Amino acid sequence: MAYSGHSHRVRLFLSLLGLDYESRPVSLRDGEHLTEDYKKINPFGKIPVLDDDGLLIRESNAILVYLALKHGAKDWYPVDDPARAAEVQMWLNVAANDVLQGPARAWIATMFIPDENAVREGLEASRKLLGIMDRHLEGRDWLAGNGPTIADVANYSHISKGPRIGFELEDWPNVLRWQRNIEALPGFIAMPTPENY
Ligand SMILES: N[C@@H](CCC(=O)N[C@@H](CS)C(=O)NCC(=O)O)C(=O)O
Repeated sequence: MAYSGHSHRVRLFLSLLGLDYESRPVSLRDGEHLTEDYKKINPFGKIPVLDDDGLLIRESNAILVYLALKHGAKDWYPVDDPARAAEVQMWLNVAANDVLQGPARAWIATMFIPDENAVREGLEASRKLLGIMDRHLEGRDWLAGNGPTIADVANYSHISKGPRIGFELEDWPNVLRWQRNIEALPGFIAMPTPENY
């Protein structure tokens, strides 16, 4: 689903790694993710899922880990350095929890399932998250260590939708700089915004 931030983080990483893939759309609007056929692919009824020659991997962050390890992209997931690997993991958890409660919640409630309370709470959680990220990124270009990792990829997609959901990164200049660093990477692809949904 083109407008899913969880799916975009996977497509973004595939593109950064220069890997070929076939994208299979799943219509959330038509409830395709809730069908028995789809639940054989992901019993949790969520997208995205990676199918690598029959090996099914669900959970976007697990897909990022898999792709980095499978394709020898150790800079992107530095498993040989325990401290840095843990730092990447910490930020993957932020992407799975705080980004979900913040910008992802506000994005869904603004664009797809209108819900004013969810927008308000999602924006409140986004501001808290962005404040923490901004302090962390003071004097740093990337979330974990001196180069880009899957932690940056996982956190990027929903945060990039700020202007559509009610925040501008001008208030968090270090996060804005970090976002531009990601957008300057070779192979970067933006997350699309629906015109009419
Ligand atoms: N933890 C999952 C979350 C995936 C997720 O929430 N996907 C949304 C679309 S962005 C979804 O499938 N929503 C359908 C639903 O919850 O019914 C991951 O990282 O892949």
